[in-house]
Amino acid sequence: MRIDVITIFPDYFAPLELALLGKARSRGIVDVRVHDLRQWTYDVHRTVDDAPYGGGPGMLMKVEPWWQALTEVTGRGPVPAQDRTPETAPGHVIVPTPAGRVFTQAVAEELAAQPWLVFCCGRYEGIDARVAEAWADQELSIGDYVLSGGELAAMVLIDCIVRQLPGVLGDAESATQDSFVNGLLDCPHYTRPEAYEGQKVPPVLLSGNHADISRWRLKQALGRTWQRRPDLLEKRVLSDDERRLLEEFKQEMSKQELSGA
Ligand code: JEK
Repeated sequence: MRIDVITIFPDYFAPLELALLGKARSRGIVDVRVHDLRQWTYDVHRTVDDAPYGGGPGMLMKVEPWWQALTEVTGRGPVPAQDRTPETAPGHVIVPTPAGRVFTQAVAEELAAQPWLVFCCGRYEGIDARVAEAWADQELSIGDYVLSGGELAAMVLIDCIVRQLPGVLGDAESATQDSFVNGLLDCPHYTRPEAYEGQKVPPVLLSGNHADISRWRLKQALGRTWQRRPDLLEKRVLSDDERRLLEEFKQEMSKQELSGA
């Protein structure tokens, strides 16, 4: 996959060299190129911002540097939304913005299938709307909170997308992904030692009984999802078995409460 990033802060992308993303790059699975938007400014001050029409606080990013940058980076002109096909839009242009559609694992899976992504990272109060109108295939938000720019959002998107690409994760790690994809939160996990500062590992995990362990894990996953993310349970149909396990979890919870734990 090819990824281009356009930003006034290329240094924000230094972590792309590290860990999983760095490995994916050195293995040739992903080719990331970070561009400084100011390359496409032609005044002495290398201006990228201006005051908003209609008034109000803050500054916006000007349209011209973005238009020039996108023309050069994508090697094409803007394409009206209704005319976009994989051929007319070789680079799938993504603009992170708090006003975008909320990014999810399902969106990450769709984007992982694209051969080429272009991220436009805004600053200030965002980018003149004509840039997204003419160029964006997707305006995405990473969640309901306000960042100070698009760079960290782009990093989050890139991290999620790249770890989906074939060959980035080992087989063992890929298999564990399924547990979030199944619409439930993961169960708790433990490693050695068996007891630490008086906290014991749940005995079933030491039992060697794999059927019991699977049931316990599914029960914990259901229970946690019910406690922390009831919205996820509403979206998911539970099997009879899952319903029974969740009832057991709730009963064990209320017993613990009564015993003062
Ligand atoms: C890209 C600039 C900062 C700050 C205006 C917005 C309602 C008006 C933009 N999930 C996400 N949160 N934040 C971003 C994100 C933030 C950005 C840019 C992405 C470019 N900023 C900024 C204030 C405002 N307010 C909230 C009131 C806009 C993001 C993503 N993806």
